[in-house]
Amino acid sequence: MKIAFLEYSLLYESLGFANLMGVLKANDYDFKLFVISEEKDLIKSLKDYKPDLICLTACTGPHPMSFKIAQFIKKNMKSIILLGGPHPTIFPEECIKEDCIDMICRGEGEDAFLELVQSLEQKKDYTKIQNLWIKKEGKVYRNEIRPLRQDLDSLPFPDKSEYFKYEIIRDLPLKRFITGYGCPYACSFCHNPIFVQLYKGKYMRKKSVEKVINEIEMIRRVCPPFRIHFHDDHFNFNKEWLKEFCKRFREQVWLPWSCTVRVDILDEKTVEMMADAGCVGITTGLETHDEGYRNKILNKFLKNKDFEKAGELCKIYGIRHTTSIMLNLPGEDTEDIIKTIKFCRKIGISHIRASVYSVMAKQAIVPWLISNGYMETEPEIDNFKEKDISDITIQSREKDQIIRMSTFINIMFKYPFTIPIVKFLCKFPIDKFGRGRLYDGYLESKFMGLSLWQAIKYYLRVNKGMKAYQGLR
Ligand code: B12
Ligand code: SF4
Repeated sequence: MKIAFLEYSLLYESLGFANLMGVLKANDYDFKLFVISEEKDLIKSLKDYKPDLICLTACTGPHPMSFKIAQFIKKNMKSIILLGGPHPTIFPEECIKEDCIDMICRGEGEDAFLELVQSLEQKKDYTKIQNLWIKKEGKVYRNEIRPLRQDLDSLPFPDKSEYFKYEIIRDLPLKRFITGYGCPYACSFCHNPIFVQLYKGKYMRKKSVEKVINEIEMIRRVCPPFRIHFHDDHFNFNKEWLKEFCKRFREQVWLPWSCTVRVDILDEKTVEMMADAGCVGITTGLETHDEGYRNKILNKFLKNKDFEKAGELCKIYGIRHTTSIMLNLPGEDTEDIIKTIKFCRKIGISHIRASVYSVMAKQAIVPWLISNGYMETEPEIDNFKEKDISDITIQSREKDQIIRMSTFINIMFKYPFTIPIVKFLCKFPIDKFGRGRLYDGYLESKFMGLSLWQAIKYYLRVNKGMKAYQGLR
């Protein structure tokens, strides 16, 4: 039984795939990763390997890439194609209807995936496996999602060896981990509340500190990181866990690290403890300067004074603080964006992660957007149409200007004298010349502890990935 995993570029290793590879490794299965941008002839490489099962993952937004890859493979090969990840979890009907997709996995995949692989190998019936929707002999078997696995420690360690074949990932000083799943909040623009509705069982779960430290040590033996980033939605959720983590991490690992936090529960003791344990960066979600908007419409429930306090603490304890903001929120104009930039300066943000708010079906905010005239209908999910950002943004008076401005957010933030110049220029169609975000990339890599040289090398390699994908026919 051979299983192929497909990625389109080396932009980020998928932690989800690493988990599934860990399960296969623990059960002695043969598996291989194929990165399209790194393959001279993808179909030849796949045919040489002869996989029984080909795995793809997808998030909503860039999902057309996965469908186009699946279509390309289906044209040339007969292997079964299995699609997993947040996109098929939320939009199963839209995914399973495509001829290029044979099966989808909804929700967390480890258990369902292993059952599937074993059933295929033993030629047993695989149509009743929970979490899977299976197309067989013209029929679709739609199985329920199983209760969430509570004991994360009982899962095998993620296996990243297939990613480390690529020196650009292996030698990158930054290594990424996740210590737990779930978020207890229900922001109206986020997909998290949709998962909460779909899943059964406690949603917030953490690996034990012991397990996390062992996971890091395992990676350290293969390719020592110089910097760690934790991808948990909410790293500071469990105070007791965090306390134990900081103590053990300081004693055993002692590397610079960063994570995502909620500022409302970030007191001085916690920040001091994190800084003592090597925390050098936090990421937060400010979204907008307008507290009322953030809380009443976006359901974020974070006050400006919480951000101000976090800013002060980060300054005292030498922690870099980057925050995400959304542009072109309903009713927002360019003045609001400038106010948000000014607020970020006030609270000592190191750089801003700005994105133009893109609406997706099923987000809790959608009915409000429709009833307030920002959209006419719920956005449709099209598996093949790669939408331009302006197709998935809401209607607003200054939408085009805001989209243009999105390229310059960090320039305005770092050099406020440019604000009136950018504001003026964005009245004209300057986006005809492209919408580069090189400066943002540079600031992001600085935040993640990469040198300029490492960042350039990485950029050139992942950029190649996008071109390889575009070359698929
Ligand atoms: C880290 C992260 C990123 C990173 C790295 C992504 C990566 N490739 O690893 C970066 C910053 C690049 C990123 C970008 C984006 N992200 Co993101 N990201 C996350 C985050 C915080 C963690 C992901 C993670 O590693 N989870 C841990 C692993 C173990 O879980 P997993 O990936 O879901 O995989 C499990 C299952 O989904 C399933 N599974 C996944 N793939 C497959 C495949 C098969 C074959 C099978 C059987 C099972 C399976 O099994 C896995 C193990 O249980 C999540 C939120 C979250 N907590 O999950 C958001 C999240 C996944 N991101 C999201 C979004 C929207 C995006 C962007 C579209 C944002 C944007 N507008 O640009 C992009 C898309 C990137 C891309 N090309 O796909 C949404 C996805 C919602 C959706 N409907 O798809 C999430 C859920 C955030 C949210 N709450 O809204 N993201
Ligand atoms: S706090 Fe973050 S992860 Fe949680 S629901 Fe809000 S946006 Fe989503």
